[in-house]
Amino acid sequence: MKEEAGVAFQAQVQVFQAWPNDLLICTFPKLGTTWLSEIVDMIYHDGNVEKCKWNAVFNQVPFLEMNDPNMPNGGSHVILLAKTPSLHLVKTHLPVQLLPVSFWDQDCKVIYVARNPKDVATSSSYFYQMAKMHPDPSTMEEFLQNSTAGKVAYRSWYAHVKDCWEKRQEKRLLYLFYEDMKHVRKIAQFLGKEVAEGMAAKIVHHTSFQEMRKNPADNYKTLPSWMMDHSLLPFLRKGIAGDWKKHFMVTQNKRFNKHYEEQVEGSDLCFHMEI
Ligand code: PPS
Repeated sequence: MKEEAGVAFQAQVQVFQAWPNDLLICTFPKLGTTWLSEIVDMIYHDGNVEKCKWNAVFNQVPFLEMNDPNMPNGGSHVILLAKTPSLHLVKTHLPVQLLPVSFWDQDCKVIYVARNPKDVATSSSYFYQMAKMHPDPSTMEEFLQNSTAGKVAYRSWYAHVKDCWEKRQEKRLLYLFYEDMKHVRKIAQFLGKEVAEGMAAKIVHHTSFQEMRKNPADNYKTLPSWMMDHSLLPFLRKGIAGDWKKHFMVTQNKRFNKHYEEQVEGSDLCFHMEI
């Protein structure tokens, strides 16, 4: 039954009809999707904080694979988007090969965010505790084993980040890194929007970890606790590069480095990550 639902869901996503002006934000989970969504939303609203801060981030930038139980008709975001006849800002965690073909047919712009895999594993292990659609992460050791084996949602971080890196040559695709996300003007330029320096500074401030953490609309607070248990952790948890150092044991780090080297061998994609 679960498999049938998965096939039906995949079919629903695949028939999604993109418009030429749509923007797709594509990432592996925990790479900074919510942060980038807020930045893009502010750029499109000319830095108007009031317009951006009230609506849940997943309404501002609907999540292609999500069903929101607070919405009528099962809350399918694919259906919601189909009913919105204007510019779509869309978020997805799908790997580049599984994106609905209409995004490519319409030559839509895509922004990809990557983040170093050690912080992703750390962030994910916490997220799996609060987000009840995921299995319990168990110990860090077990979670790391599962992560490196691709036995997590959306499978392998390596394939995801590398495949999109290759795609950037042939598509209108901006490849960003979590660690460089404050470069608002670079993002605006890609979107074809003029953003003066003062406006960029305002957007950087409003989308800082401290500001976004205060805003329930950015923290998935409207989701029911059976989906996300906010009593365990806030969605915006730590928001830094290098938090993995507090969580990896020396042996785990060595094993992770070895696996990392094997996986990225031959690719010119480079992460500034301490080893
Ligand atoms: S999800 O669930 O896959 O959509 O999560 P995603 O939004 O991709 O990633 C969540 C992590 O991004 C951090 N985050 C931020 N860091 C810095 N500044 C800002 N403004 C910001 N917003 C979100 C968030 O805290 C998660 O990382 P960790 O390391 O767990 O804190």
